[in-house]
Amino acid sequence: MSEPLTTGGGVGYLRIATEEAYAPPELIDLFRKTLETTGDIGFRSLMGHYLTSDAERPRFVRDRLQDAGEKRLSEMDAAGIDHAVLALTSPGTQVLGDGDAREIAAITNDRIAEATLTYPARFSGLAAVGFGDIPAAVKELERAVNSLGLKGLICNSHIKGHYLDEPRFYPVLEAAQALGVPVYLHPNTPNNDMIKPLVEAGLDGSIFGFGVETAMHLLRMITAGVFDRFPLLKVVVGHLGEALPYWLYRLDYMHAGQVKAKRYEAIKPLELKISEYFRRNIWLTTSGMPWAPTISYAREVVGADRVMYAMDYPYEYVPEEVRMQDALPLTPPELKQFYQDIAIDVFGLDEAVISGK
Ligand code: 1DF
Ligand code: MN
Repeated sequence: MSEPLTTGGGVGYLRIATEEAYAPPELIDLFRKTLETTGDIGFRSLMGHYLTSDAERPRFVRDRLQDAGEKRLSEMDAAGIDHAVLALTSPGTQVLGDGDAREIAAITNDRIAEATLTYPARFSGLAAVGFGDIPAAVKELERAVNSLGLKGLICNSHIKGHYLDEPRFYPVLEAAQALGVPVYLHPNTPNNDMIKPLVEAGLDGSIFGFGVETAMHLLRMITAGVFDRFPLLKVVVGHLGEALPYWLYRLDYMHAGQVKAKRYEAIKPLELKISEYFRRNIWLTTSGMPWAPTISYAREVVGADRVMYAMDYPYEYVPEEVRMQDALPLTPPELKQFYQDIAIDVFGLDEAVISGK
């Protein structure tokens, strides 16, 4: 029998989980209505499962998603999680009509803020916005950060088939940069134009399709020059970078070749190599990827100061995975950096509040 996992920092660090999903009941209701009408294949696959299946895991997920209080806290306690950074579950506002999206974003931000005020040592949160109305999105992000104390922006990948590298979204990125808060680029199912062969094979979701979609989204942002335009923009990406760290050499090599050959209008010279943006603008979390070889590799190629812990509750609630990460081949200061210090730094958390001191 192994010892229970404990909170409180007795192990030498606080465990801060940085990709933790929440949904207000109002969104669950809207998702159910959306399922009746939407043509979004990925949404039907994903939320069709989570909202209608009687199997144990989807029932657990839909119950726990809606809790930002005692139930979630007791499960955090049992897994040794001191603090959770909450964010609106995928696909969040991004399948809704503009009016509903704005409303759900505001409700979500208010509820998450309430949880952070009730349990300041246990919860922080990211802001949701409706991406259909950009001036309103900027205002809501500013309200969430400046008035509600939220710590970043959640973007659940594609926005009805659109991506953050498109200039219409620049004001949102500009606001995040100006506020000094990161954008968490979280997965969604691939958009309708790329999902077909994935969904027919049962590979559209978190098993693989999420990563295909989200890696492409981040790569589009880099190659479009988003980080040249917004050099201080911080992007956090889960699942250890959605496989992109494995590609860095090839991306640098092929990108340089394509620039030189002027093969595509969309591929332009960039100020840095693709791999260099990973070491300047991008942070990774270990959501769903608690495996030592991959974590060591990511630390080696993007930097030990850029790889931090995430659980992905309630989609992934496996206390054993905390033990796996406690057992990483790291020194005590490195473990503290991984579980605690990077998250405090990137999200601008208040260490005194989190440690309850
Ligand atoms: C799943 C995984 C669903 C993750 C998620 O949100 C999610 C899943 C709808 O397993 O279906 O955030 N995840 O990040 O790995
Ligand atoms: Mn997730």
